[in-house]
Amino acid sequence: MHQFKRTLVTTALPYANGPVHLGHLAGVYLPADIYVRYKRLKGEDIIHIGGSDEHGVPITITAEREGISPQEVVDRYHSMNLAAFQKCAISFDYYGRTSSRVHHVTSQEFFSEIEQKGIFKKKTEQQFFDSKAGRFLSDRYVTGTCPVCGSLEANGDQCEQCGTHLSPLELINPKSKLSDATPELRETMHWYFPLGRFQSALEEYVTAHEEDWRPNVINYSRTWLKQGLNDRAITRDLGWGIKVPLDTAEASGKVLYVWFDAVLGYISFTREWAAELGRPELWKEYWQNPECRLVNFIGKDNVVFHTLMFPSILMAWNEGRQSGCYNLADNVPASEFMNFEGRKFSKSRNYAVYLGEFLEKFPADTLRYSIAMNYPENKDTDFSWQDFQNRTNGELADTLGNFIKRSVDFTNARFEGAVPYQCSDADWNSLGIDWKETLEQLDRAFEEYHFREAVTLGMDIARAANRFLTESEPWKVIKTDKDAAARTMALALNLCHVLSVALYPVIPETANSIHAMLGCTGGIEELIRRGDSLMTNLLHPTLHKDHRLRPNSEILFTKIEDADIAPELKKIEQLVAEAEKREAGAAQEQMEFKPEISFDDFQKVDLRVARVLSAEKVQKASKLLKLQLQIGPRTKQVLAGIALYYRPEELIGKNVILVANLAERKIRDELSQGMILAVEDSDGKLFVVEPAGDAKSGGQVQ
Ligand code: B3M
Ligand code: ZN
Repeated sequence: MHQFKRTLVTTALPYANGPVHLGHLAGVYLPADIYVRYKRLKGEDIIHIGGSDEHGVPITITAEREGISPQEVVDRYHSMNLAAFQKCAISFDYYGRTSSRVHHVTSQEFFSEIEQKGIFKKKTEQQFFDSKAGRFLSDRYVTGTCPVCGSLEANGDQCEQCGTHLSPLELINPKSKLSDATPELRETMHWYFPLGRFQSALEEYVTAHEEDWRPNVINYSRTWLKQGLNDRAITRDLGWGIKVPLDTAEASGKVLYVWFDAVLGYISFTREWAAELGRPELWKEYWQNPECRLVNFIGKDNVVFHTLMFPSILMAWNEGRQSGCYNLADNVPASEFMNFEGRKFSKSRNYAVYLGEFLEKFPADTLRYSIAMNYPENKDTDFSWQDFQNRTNGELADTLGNFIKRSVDFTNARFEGAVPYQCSDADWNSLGIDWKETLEQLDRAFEEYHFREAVTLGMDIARAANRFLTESEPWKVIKTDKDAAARTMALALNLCHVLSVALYPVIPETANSIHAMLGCTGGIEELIRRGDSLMTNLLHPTLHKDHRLRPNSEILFTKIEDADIAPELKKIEQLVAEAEKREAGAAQEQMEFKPEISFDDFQKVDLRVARVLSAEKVQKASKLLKLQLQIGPRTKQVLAGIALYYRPEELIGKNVILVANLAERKIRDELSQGMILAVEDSDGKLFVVEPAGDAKSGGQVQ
């Protein structure tokens, strides 16, 4: 394992075209903050760099929709998001903006370097042009029917409904979002980045991290690598963005593709951070010194941009250089999605709970804790108001808060507010926990990005401590054996201190309150600045005999009443109802039937009951399953796009309905000899149609 001396954490730059919501917090910013705070507790050198992504089509579309300038859009949401993050105690060392001068310069430097090395390709291609608006349309400005799932609202780059990546030319009935006009095709020239040139270097890079990256990060990257990497256009015809730094006619009106500049934002912002510190060269220690570990926290939809695109841009820069080379990420902890009340967050569908608004009603630590406990590390999770209420009341208030308050209050009342006994390491063991092992486990969980596990382990200590106090009954014991009660309380107070440190990464404000109640001065951040290794110190009881507590305690968590969340539940109901109405509307629009056919036409379709003999995944096609079907005495192989909804073994033995006389075709190099019938449920999941009753294999459907 590589020995690092310092760490640079970056978090995906949210587009400054809307407020960040709880899904963003759960997937990216909170886990990063927990990691960073933990490392600070260990006394490590670590910085957290983030900021706003202020370029790209999402911004210009918002500006056009609202009739304001892109600048106004980004100004508004940059400050709104920064304020929400601050309120949530996300402790960025620097939060920049990609509209800054330094960032423009950095991105142009990268373009020029790669251009001068002759790595880019220039290609002229056909692109949609809106002649009413007089503009070329980038992908997102084109909408139309998805060729895969038939959704009427697919974007030119991706269909939100089925997730397929598209090019605008693939859309059926393309329309311009600017004017509703049907766009025409015109020629335009763009710079392309030849990802394929870095194919084997990227394969090596990903393989080197097979063990330490999350399986889905490896899988997404491998899926792309297996398909072979293509040239990607890194310029656009757009009025908003970073100008292509060339003084030629062909460069005029062209800006850098937002993803090319956004990832470089991490570098620009580290430069700005260093400059503000008055040490303008310091950023190099984080980017260009191999002793620094780079960690990019992102959501799963950004994986390939961080495991393939960004590294290859850096490789292009590094090529042929003796010095000034950039480090590649050591880890890219990408999260799955956290849903809310059973539905996906979606800004475009207006289904979201925004961070800033949430924190107007509830304290940051309660949210941070509940979200950490729902951290979507390896699979999508679901967060609900009910869950939030239960965790706040049961875990934070009744377990943690209660334990701290009882310990402090009883010591204040019965032991004159001072630690009444000198604990030794051996006393830890009376808790029935192997202390060293517990701390090691905790350390591993934080270090390996298992944040839900880390916080759970912290809360387990709180539970054990609470139980210990209750079972030791110092309020009774004190009447007959004051020394035993003193020992119990000293241990309890030391456990309070342990909890303030171990839970600091997730509930920093509460941790500081506990610290203050325990009479520790200065606050945890202050101790970190002074260089105390708070984490290592946990091995031994820290509060010595006669250490004085603060004379008054406080209630750490206010319970959430049903009445507090009732309006929120109502709001969710409304949002769901609106979403359903929209979906129903869209469904109705889609209720246009295909052109009429005659009875004879219909008679040509041979539908048969078929039994699934075997099912397996198809390499390189994450959505497809390969089925072997038994139709009476015959067998056929069929590919079905249901891999996202069924595990192969679930299908074996099922009866399905097969279009048995469909012409064979090849999909992804595999033969498909028919089609099976499936229907969509309200969440867009596909279910295979199963004949009711004891249908006989090969039987005709009539
Ligand atoms: N703004 C996309 C997103 O918010 C993009 C991330 C940039 S990270 C460099 O999902
Ligand atoms: Zn689709």
